[in-house]
Amino acid sequence: MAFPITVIHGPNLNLLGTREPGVYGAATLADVENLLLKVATQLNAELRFTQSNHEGEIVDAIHEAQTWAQGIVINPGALTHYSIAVRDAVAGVGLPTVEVHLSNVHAREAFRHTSVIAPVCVGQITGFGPNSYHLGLLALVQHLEAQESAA
Ligand code: CA2
Repeated sequence: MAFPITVIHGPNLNLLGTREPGVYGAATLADVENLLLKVATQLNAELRFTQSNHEGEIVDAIHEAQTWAQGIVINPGALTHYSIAVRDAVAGVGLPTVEVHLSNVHAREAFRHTSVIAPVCVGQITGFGPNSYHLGLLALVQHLEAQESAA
């Protein structure tokens, strides 16, 4: 059976492909999701997507995932750098979570070098554009497979 996985996009990611193509590329959020849907079957994953510009809605999406998903791929956007609420939600639901970023946050402004979410994640993938999501999904599925075969 395919692994049910939720993909969560944080604030402003709905603007992808419309502004700042030099930083975030030309792909829209729909392009990113279509790329993921294309690879999901091969990766044995079944995906649902959420995007919100509101911290509380991101927290709700993480809580809701607990009722059906086995893992989370999340690009928390700017919430990455300061949201203890999102961190606590990830830690609280206990689902394996991979943090992804389009840009290389470590090569940008100092305030982007810190993630308060990454310490409660399985890992972080940053800087590969839309491919960060693909790599994040691959890493999550392999993590879930390893967990399953160890059980
Ligand atoms: O690189 C990433 O994926 C980020 O999570 C994107 C966030 C930023 O705050 C993080 O530091 C790194 C910003 C998302 C905003 O996306 C836009 C896209 C197009 C135009 C304007 C904003």
